[in-house]
Amino acid sequence: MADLILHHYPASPFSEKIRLILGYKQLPWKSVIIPNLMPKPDVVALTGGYRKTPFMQIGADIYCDSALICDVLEHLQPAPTLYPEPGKGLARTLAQWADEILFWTAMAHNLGPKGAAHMFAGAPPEVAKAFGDDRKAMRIGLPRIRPQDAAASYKSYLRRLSDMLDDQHFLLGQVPCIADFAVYHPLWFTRVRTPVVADILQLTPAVLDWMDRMAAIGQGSMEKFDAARAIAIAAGTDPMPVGQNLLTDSTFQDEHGIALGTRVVITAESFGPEPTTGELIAATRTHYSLRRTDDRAGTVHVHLPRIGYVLKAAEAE
Ligand SMILES: N[C@@H](CCC(=O)N[C@@H](CS)C(=O)NCC(=O)O)C(=O)O
Repeated sequence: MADLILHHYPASPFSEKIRLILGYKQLPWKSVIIPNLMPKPDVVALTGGYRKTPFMQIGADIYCDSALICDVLEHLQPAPTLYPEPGKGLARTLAQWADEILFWTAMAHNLGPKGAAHMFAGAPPEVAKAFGDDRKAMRIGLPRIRPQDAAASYKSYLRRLSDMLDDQHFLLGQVPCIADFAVYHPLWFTRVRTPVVADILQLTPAVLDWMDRMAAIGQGSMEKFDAARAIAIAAGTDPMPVGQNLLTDSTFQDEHGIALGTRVVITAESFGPEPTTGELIAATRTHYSLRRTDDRAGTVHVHLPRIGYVLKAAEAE
């Protein structure tokens, strides 16, 4: 099988989730560092529009969104599992809460005035402004949480997480599952990237001990790679046929009245409205797949999860 190439940057929390899962599953990976702001020409050459971080490339197959990447990694390396039985529905649901609610609460706390000053310390003011403008343009469908409200909610969430760790090493048992990786990454950002606002974690020592256990998993065996070589790999490889790629299901499930073969546009429901356009080649219970051709990357298959994404026919745009 072609190499796993993770396109990410060090400060990206959702990338930290995937880096640790690669370590947990002992999957060797190649690392392409991408910009944290637009423009991202090398990213868009592969994804066709999706600009969020991380995404994963295997040959000419591009897997967007960390939730979908987790499913691919599970299929590739089933043990140790991210979705232990019983309770895998609970694990996925807790993970979704973490990615959608805990994440934004923690980040509103992390990137309040004190945390933001720390993050951009020493950088010219234009850098902070460019970052702020970029994220403002991405902010669709999200409530703005004031830092003081965020801190109040974050404390309650940390207390609940601490309660879950009363008599077990990980959130849902004695081994980590998808929920642990999803809860960990926003807390990691607090502790490692904005330590000036990390006092909040001191109130729940059991959570800090659990974070130590999570960090100890490590990021596995990584090799530095670059975007030009990653694009050349896509250009020189045929995408895997639908049904034979690393997504488990291929049964067509039509909720939209959009036939396979239609030119479609997929956008995120919230945060990051940049559209990805292509020919719909799969719409299953869990994901959509598009075929598109790029001048540099050639023909690629771009895969996005169903949950959190909007599918429309391109002509309806
Ligand atoms: N639902 C997405 C969320 C990804 C996301 O929001 N990533 C942040 C960075 S951690 C992002 O894309 N920020 C803007 C950027 O990197 O350009 C996932 O699970 O991958």
